[in-house]
Amino acid sequence: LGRFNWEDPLRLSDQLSEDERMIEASARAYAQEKLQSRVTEAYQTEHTDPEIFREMGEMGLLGTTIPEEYGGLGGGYVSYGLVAREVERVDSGYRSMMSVQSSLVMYPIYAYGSEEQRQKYLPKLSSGEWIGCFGLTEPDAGSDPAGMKTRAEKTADGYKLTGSKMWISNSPIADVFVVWAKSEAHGGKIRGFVLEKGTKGLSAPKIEKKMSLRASITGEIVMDGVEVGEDALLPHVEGLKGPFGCLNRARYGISWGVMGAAEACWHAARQYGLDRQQFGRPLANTQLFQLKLANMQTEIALGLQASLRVGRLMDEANAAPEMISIVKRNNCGKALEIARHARDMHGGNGISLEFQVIRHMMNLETVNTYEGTHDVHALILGRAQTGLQAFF
Ligand code: TGC
Ligand code: FAD
Repeated sequence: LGRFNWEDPLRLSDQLSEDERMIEASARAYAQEKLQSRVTEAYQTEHTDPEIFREMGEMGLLGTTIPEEYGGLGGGYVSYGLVAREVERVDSGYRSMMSVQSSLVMYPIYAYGSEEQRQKYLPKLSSGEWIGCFGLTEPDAGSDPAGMKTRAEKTADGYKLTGSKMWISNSPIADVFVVWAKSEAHGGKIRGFVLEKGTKGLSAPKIEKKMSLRASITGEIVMDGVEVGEDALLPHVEGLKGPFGCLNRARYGISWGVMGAAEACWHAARQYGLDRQQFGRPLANTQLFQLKLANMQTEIALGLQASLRVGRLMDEANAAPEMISIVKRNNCGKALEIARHARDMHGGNGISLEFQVIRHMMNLETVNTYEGTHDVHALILGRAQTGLQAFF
């Protein structure tokens, strides 16, 4: 008979390579030793410490899949997923900081950029010296990015960008802005541009009063006739497949990340149930409590197996975007449900930041929405199986 480990019921760990286990262990050590102790205050005071990027860079957690010659780790997508899971076990906001930098800023510069752009930006982004952000969403174009209004007009020696982006992770503290705009010189097609902090007409005001993802700063990107040279254009991609190529990677990372947040909630609920006595026995000694723990364990074990499968296919360059929609959608939805149950299982204590679970629950509301909402991914999957477009 095989052994059963309640924390790793389907023995995910046995399915990892030695290198993957090492990356997982160093990400876990960093997250638990350096991030866990500051998250409650950061969340409460809505403070994002830019130093975290430097620390992550030093640990090799930025640009896990980017080749070493550009400062990356040259690892695979399973390694990237394991890093996301360990960081998000602490907080979805910290994982957000890491995944925007890795998948939404470093990846497009690596995959679509010129050799000069790679050399200029990637080493400093991978060390965390520079912070990046990714501007796709606009006030009037969220689920439907094709409706963006941001325009790039041709000038004598480059482009002039005008428009505004909304809900952009990292933007108020960013040095490097990857933004997507409709370019007149390219027949109105969507093109990517790399802008730099301090360029005239470029600003990134912070969005205040967020009740979710409070340890990760979010802002706008305002482009008021920002003039850049030809060298700001990402030369090797055109159309929505540019930003979607980045989103595939970030969405996949999120599918692992949210399982880390869910595990944190599950473990906290289990421990609370063992410690807390009501009606003369531990809460964990009741059928209803154990049913909820069994559901959590099952969904997490299945979700992790699914992400591992997609990660292996990504490492073979053989994964389809629809597979990523399955794991992003299902794992986010399940993680949010698990966090809500864990909050309830903590009773009154569950609403305090001291017990962590409400912070995860609030964060997961965002994660269920960004990178394609739960319903948008259902429509992607509905289209793939019926051939019918139901977005409009
Ligand atoms: P559609 O007609 O489906 O496609 C347009 C073009 O794009 C190509 N494409 C893809 N390419 C690669 N990967 C994918 N996943 C792709 N999906 C589509 C497609 O082949 C086509 O190419 P071409 O050459 O034929 O032109 O486009 P649509 O306008 O009908 O799209 C509909 C929909 C709903 C699927 C899409 O717009 C969508 O996914 N909406 C959700 C938007 C979203 O996810 N936004 C995320 C913003 S970034 C963010 O949230 C970061 S948070 C990060 C953090 O803090 O962690
Ligand atoms: P909407 O598109 O207006 O959707 C509202 C509701 O309508 C949702 O429930 C949605 O599922 C539903 N809906 C939409 N269309 C349909 C349809 N056809 N059929 C049925 N239902 C539909 N964006 C970036 O570009 N970069 C970032 O770094 C970034 N970071 C973010 C950080 C945070 C904290 C948040 C909250 C968002 C971030 N986003 C970012 C934006 C995020 O991707 C969008 O919020 C998301 O894509 C949804 O767009 P929306 O908010 O405009 O909602």
